[in-house]
Amino acid sequence: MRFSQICLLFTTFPLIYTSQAFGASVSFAPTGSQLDNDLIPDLATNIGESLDFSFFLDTTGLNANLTSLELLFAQDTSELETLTVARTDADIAAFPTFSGVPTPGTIPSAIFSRSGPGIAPDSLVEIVVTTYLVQPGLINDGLADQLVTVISATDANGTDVTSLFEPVSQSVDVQPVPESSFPLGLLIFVTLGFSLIKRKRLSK
Ligand SMILES: [Ca+2]
Ligand SMILES: [Ca+2]
Repeated sequence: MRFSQICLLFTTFPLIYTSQAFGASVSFAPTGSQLDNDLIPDLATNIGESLDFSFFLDTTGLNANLTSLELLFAQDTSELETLTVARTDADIAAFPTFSGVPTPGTIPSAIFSRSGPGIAPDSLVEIVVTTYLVQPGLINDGLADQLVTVISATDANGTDVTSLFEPVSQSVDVQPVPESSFPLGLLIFVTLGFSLIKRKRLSK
């Protein structure tokens, strides 16, 4: 590969990267990863540990400030108890009008509404930070222990932009750290076996 071609690769890669069409979203991190066969992302942890989450609002693809946002938030309190929760300064400045109303759900749920001058298009803003204490009810049941869904979103023109949010929902199943599929006892047995064979061969 010529030097000029390598230079071209380096200069075009950031363009390719930034041109990927991620839509607007409300998301949280850590996202977890897939540790089993059910569809929901998993986050392995232990009872008594604390878990920090950050929630982000991404306004990619919007044409005007996002001025109003309704979020459904659900949390399985038998697995995650809230130690602290706080809106960031950026969130409070963008959406000074804020309310939360409990709503029926299989796990404790609420709808949080925020409105104000809003967030400019193509921005990524951290809106909420939480810390949880992992509870004795920790279980791998394939069900959401934390879920956030965009119920409605409106921009400064009064346009309903809910459909621009993709994905519209995110969830995670916290669960015990999976036990090794290769038991420790068997590992010791196999290791001993190999060393015995090696000794036998050396003694020949
Ligand atoms: Ca899973
Ligand atoms: Ca769980």
